[in-house]
Amino acid sequence: GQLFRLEDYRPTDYLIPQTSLVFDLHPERTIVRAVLSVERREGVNASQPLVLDGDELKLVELTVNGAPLGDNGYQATPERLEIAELPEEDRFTVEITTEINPTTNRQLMGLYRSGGVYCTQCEAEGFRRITYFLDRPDVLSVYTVRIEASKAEAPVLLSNGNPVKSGTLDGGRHFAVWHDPHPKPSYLFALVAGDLGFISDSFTTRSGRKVDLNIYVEHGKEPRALYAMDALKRSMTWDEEVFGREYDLDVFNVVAVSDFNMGAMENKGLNVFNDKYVLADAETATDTDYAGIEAVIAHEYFHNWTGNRITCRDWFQLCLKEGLTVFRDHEFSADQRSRAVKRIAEVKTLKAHQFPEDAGPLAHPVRPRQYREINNFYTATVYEKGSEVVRMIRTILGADLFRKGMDLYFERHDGEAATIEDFIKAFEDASGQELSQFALWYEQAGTPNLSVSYDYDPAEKTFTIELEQSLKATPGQSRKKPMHIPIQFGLIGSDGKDIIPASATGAEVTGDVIHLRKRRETVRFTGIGTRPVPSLLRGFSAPVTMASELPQDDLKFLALNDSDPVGRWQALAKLLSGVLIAGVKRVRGGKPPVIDADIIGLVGRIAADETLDAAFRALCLTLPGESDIAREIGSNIDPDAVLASREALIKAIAETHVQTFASLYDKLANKGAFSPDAESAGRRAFRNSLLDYLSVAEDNSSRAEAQFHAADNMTDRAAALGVLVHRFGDETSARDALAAFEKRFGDDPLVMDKWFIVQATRPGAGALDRVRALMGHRLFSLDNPNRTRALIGAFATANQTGFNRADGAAYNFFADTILKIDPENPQLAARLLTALRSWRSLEPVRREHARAALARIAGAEKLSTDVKDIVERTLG
Ligand code: BAL
Ligand code: ZN
Repeated sequence: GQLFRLEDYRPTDYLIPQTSLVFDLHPERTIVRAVLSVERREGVNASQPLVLDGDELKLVELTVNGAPLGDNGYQATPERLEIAELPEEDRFTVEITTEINPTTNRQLMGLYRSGGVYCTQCEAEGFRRITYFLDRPDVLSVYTVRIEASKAEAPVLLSNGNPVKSGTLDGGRHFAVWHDPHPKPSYLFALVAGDLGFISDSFTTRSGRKVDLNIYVEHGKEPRALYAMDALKRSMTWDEEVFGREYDLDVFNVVAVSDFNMGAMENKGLNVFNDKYVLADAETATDTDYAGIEAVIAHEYFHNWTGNRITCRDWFQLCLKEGLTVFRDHEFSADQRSRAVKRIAEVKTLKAHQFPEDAGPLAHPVRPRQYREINNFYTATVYEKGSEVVRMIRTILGADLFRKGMDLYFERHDGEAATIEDFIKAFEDASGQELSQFALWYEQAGTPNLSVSYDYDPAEKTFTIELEQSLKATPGQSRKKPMHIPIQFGLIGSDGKDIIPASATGAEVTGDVIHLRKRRETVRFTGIGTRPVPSLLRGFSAPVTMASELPQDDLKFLALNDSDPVGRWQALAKLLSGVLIAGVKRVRGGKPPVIDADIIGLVGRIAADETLDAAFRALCLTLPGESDIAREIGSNIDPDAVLASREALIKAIAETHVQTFASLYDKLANKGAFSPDAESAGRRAFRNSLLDYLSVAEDNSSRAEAQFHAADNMTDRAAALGVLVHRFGDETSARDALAAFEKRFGDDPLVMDKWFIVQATRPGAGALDRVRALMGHRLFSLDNPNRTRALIGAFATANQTGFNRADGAAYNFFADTILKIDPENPQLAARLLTALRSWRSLEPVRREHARAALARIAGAEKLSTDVKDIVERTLG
């Protein structure tokens, strides 16, 4: 594949201020007529050809200013249309007719059919699969779209913007015309046509615009869209209140489809969603599903300003819209739920997905400088680390200047395709602060590490913190510069209260933030009467790892006393990781793990502390996962030893606290009707983590079995099923529960994904055979991304012992599966393949098996550019 580089950016010679599209929809033979009003940029010679992008296109007809061209006037291939014979005048019309086949489009890019519904996905480069175009984000156009289709097949006809007119045609067909007054890049184009049910509501913006809201779903699923509608209205209100952003069209439509590569897509006025992020009710969705729906509905809605009104100049700037919009949806969820719990969940996600990416062969800057396949850069780094970078800007500037900077950004760049430089400049100008060193966060890949040491001088009453930052080499970046790292902190006295220092010298301190800018810096606080316990990186103020020489007793103190719940959780996680890592060593030496009774006691104290949120207690009871432990160990990983160490700690905690946990479990039983609110969800999460411990301590499945059969909601049912299958998988109780689940939900593939996942993630070498067998299940299909992610994706990413079988059999199976998916859906195949990105940190035998499987993929004939790019970078 071609290498695209940021420094090669240059604007187009031509612009397309207006685009009119007519779709004559037929399942296998859809005709698209595009009328483009083209403008030559000033200074560009008329001899410059107009070169348009295509992908698997069939050109039917082409005219310029209404006249056909001579044979030498243009050149058309499925990938490119070059028009050389152009008028002298600077404005002209190009009319292009193409033919496409939505039914055979299994890439799910461009126009395709999902469950009989026509839908589109154009980001990043899908529009060129519909018609020839300047398919890049800096070419903004006003679209008018006419859709014609069979009335029986597609009674609902939708596109971006506002509806203009609709009517009946001959032959059982009908049409609708949509107009979107806001100029937009082609990646935001959307069309949906099909036989869909819907729910409607409305929202009046604060300036009085009444907006019709509709969510379209499969017939019969309408009630399951009510929560998404509620989340949409809350998002609209929140963006007005917190960012001052109002909606700008008369309608906002959301459509749920069942075949979708991404979570959802922010097309202007017509968001298309993976049905997983729309459909929910107590019966079928877990609390995690509800939270996911709330977050994704908000995320796509927030893109209307951060992404659509202000879009990206080029795909290198993807984080400009994604990192920022993730930050916005995080803040939204924090305001709707518990801020601390939400923040801890974000940190867990970042560490689980982004840290390993940053530490491995696929590491890249938040704003990459080069790519071969842009689809492979919709990554945790661009999204999650991109969000952390925006969060740090707010931490550095404070909430007021941050808002001022955002306002300036909107004011300056509305209607434009902008860059990261534009974004940073808005904050610099609004605050008067210089952010050039800070901007390295966009340029340098890898997770910085902080080494911290402390010194208390009782005679001088000073407390000194020495900080050192380091950043390892990443692909293409061997030498790194020191970054500006904002470290939120507190100094805690023995009474648990924060001590306010008299003064600070050394590194700059503003409020509760230490600004580390050099490689090594010291901060000395004066007026500190007794030795404090420092809490660093409160709120997880920077996406870094920290090696602190804090003694165990101080960590225990922090776990119980830090006024920042994120700090408490971080201290506890550190203690637990220490125990788990020591356990892994002992297991590998053939000895049983030794577990510090103090830490077991600590977990019990937190669990029993009624002053704490149930959701927070649930997070504290959830031990670092197997991949977290592996990540912290870093090299020579034996996943079986990791599992053994973790299981030993679970058992020790469970056996010590069985009585407390049992009484809490009983006390937390559901009362009244199901509600998905954060507090109820927290209670369920806590109770379900207790269930797992209790099942271990009691060493039988009856508690989980009872919960499974009595559950009145999916959260409790799925949690009980997880305990049954993972802990008692060979017993009748587990088999019965799986059968009962299948009987009840067997006609609902989205719900059955949970059934696939729970089996794919059952630990141990036996998982591979079960996954193989499940591929033959009548509901399973490699054509459907959700099914594939549920079975193959969950197996590869969330079953450390099953996937990393010592004999390498699962890697081989995985390679075969990737090669099967690739010709149909390269984007999905490439994404799944990233599961092998940490192969170098495995112990030598597994490492060699994984390498061989990767090499086999790399050597296959006819790889997509997507998979080729990932496999080559992964092998390094
Ligand atoms: N733009 C792709 C889907 C999303 O991030 O919203
Ligand atoms: Zn997004």
